[in-house]
Amino acid sequence: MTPAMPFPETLLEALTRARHVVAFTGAGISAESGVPTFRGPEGIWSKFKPEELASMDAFVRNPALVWEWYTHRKTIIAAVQPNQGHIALARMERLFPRFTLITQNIDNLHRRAGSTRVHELHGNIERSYCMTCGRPCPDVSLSGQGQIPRCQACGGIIRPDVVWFGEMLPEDEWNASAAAAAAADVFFSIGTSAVVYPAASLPLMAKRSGAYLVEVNTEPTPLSGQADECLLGPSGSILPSLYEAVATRRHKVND
Ligand code: BJW
Ligand code: ZN
Repeated sequence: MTPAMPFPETLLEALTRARHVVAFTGAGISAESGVPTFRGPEGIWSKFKPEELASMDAFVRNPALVWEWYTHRKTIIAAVQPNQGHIALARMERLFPRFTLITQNIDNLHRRAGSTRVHELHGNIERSYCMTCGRPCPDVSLSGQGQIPRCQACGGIIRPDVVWFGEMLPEDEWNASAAAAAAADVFFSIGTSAVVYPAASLPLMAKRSGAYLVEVNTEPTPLSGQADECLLGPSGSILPSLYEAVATRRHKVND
């Protein structure tokens, strides 16, 4: 049982009346599972500059280094479990008439927690494809000898199916996410530093279209000043507690 946490009445009221809720997540939601975030003292980027690893230039310059990084992260992700924050969002899918989950994460932990409809804006680490013929190549990594993976059909270089800096986001996922943001009654921005665009524009689009904007983060971000509510703390504690508070109220309203 999650310990009760006091939430502002305005937030509980907005969630009790909401028909369409959107949750937009970043690396912070997976931090309590043991997946490192990108920025900050513990982040992946404290050891590497983003352009050194997450760009096509970096991949062309040193594909083995980039593959080493993704292979390392795949190993971490395969060994961890979704946390209470992921699980609370999966449960929220069944609480509201319409619930949209949008993630910048590539770790697949939302699906593993039970969320069934997930818009992945920056791809998925479990997928890869051949840069020459486009063939999907699941479950590839750097070999023990440090060889980069090659396509079995054409010999081309395989890359992870993720979105690097300077690359376009998947069009369908972006369009669906932008439409959901514009139609949201309540929009949650959870565990993201809100600095990488165009993803970081979604909370602002939602707010402009009249959504009640809620940020859940252990630290303030550039978005905090725009939020109607900033819930400061770990998402693995805040989200389950909020779920319990809202589920009780919504069930009462529907009884
Ligand atoms: C907790 C917690 C706990 C911790 N509970 N919270 C100048 C201005 C504006 C834009 C640009 C610019 N120059 C270039 C651009 C565009 C660029 C961009 O935005 N750059 C900025 C960084 C300056 N964007 C792009 O290039 C995008 N494409 C694009 O724009 O296309 C159009 C175009 C095409 C061609 C030419 C020109 C334009 C693509 C961006 C792709 C980002 N890719 C990555 C890697 C994905 C693959 C992989 O994972 O390896 O996506 S980078 C990385 O950042 C990853 C993340 O999804 C993304 C966001 O990070 P996130 O999730 O916010 O993580 P953190 O670590 O930053 O934050 C964690 C947060 O959690 C913190 O706030 C903590 O406090 C919090 N937290 N524990 C709650 N327990
Ligand atoms: Zn190929």
